Amino acid sequence: MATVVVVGTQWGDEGKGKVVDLLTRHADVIVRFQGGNNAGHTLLVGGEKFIFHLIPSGILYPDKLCLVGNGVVLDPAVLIGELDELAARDRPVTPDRLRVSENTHLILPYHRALDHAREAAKSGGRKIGTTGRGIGPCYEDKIVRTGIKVADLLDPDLFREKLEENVREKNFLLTRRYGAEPLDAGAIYDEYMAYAERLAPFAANVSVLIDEARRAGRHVLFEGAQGTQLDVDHGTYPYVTSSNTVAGGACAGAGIGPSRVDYVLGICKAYTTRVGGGPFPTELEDAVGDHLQERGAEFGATTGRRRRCGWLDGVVLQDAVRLNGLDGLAVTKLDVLSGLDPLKLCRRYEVDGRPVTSMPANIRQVERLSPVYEELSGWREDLSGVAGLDDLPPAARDYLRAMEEIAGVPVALVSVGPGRDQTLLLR
Ligand code: 2SA
Ligand code: GDP
Ligand code: MG
Repeated sequence: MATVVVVGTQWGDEGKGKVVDLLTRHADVIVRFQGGNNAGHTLLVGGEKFIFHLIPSGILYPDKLCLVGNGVVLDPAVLIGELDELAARDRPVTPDRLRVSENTHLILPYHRALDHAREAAKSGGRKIGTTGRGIGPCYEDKIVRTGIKVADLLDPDLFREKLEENVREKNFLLTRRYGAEPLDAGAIYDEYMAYAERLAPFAANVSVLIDEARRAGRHVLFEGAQGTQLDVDHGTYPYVTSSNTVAGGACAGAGIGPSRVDYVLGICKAYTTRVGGGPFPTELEDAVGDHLQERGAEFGATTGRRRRCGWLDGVVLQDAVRLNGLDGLAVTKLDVLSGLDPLKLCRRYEVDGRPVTSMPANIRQVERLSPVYEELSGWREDLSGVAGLDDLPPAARDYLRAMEEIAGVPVALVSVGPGRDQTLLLR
């Protein structure tokens, strides 16, 4: 197994949490490297449901080390809330099981306020549909070099200095530009000093910890958040999140060189979903879309929003193979397709009668793409209890073969339900 990066191949919510939880059995260290509590990773373990937003999905195993890398943006109240909830559910987390990079940037109340104000100021179709967690404004401060890191929080004088300067600037923007309420630096300082006390024992040099683990022969699993088409560079910009969701992000976002990554696993839902605004070429606003949404229980794991649903998009899949250097695929939610016949699979797009085989950079063009579909036979059988590849109906096996053919990489795992045991391991 060695060092494995797990990423979403679509617009997120492919089932990364479930797969990471499953693979954690063979790993020693599990690392989040980008995004923040916009993510919602759902695990169903022994009938008990967990949704993690910041803590890596490996945390349910008592003997593994979970790490939050520098590339993550961290809302300390959310992390502490997750720690408290786990403790209340009889799974306490001590610093020997979770560490947070000192270089991780902090989400502050003005980031959330700006996220909301900017979205509110946008008209209908221009809204990104962010999760409102302050993700974009926090990354913005990091890039513009005014961000506040965990290391700064642990130095009260430095924290106060940076905070006061930032609050002055953000209040100007919030009140003058957006007509929102100003924030009080003193109150934020007091609130965050309490967080500092809780977080201090967890702060560490995550890059060093990963290096030490690797040198000792331990297996490291990187857990991506969101998906390839939400990548700030390669996705359907500006309808993206503010981080690099592609596998390369694991290197910069955790402090490990690309030569140290051994395998990249892409998680691909057997159909497509998107939550929030932005173009979605294979979207279905009909009874089939409703089937996928209802059977797939497609609601945002963070915001509870209804997810938009559509057919599997082969162009998106091929983009993901290239952008992430995928070695294999984990196909999830195959069970949700039961009862749909025929199934459609987008092989390419057309715009103005011309074929398009990768996602265009111009968002206006993306909005005008028409998918070109191939039809495949469906199946009626319930797959949720299937235990092996050979037990799948022939049409389901054909569907997986079509996915392999489009991707040009093997399917390594098939998921047929949210539970740990509803998984077929192929290779
Ligand atoms: P943001 O908040 O700045 O990252 O939003 C920018 C866009 O990124 C999308 N985004 C997501 N898409 C799918 N799943 C995400 N996590 C949650 C989940 C989402 C939820 O697991 O369901 O609960 O609504 C996620 N996080 C960000 C977002 O919808 C915007 O389109
Ligand atoms: P993530 O963000 O990629 O971790 O995915 P989410 O947790 O946001 O959304 C995936 C949803 O699908 C969760 O509710 C999972 O419990 C559920 N799920 C995962 N795999 C399967 C599967 O194979 N079949 C079904 N029916 N549900 C699944
Ligand atoms: Mg999710």
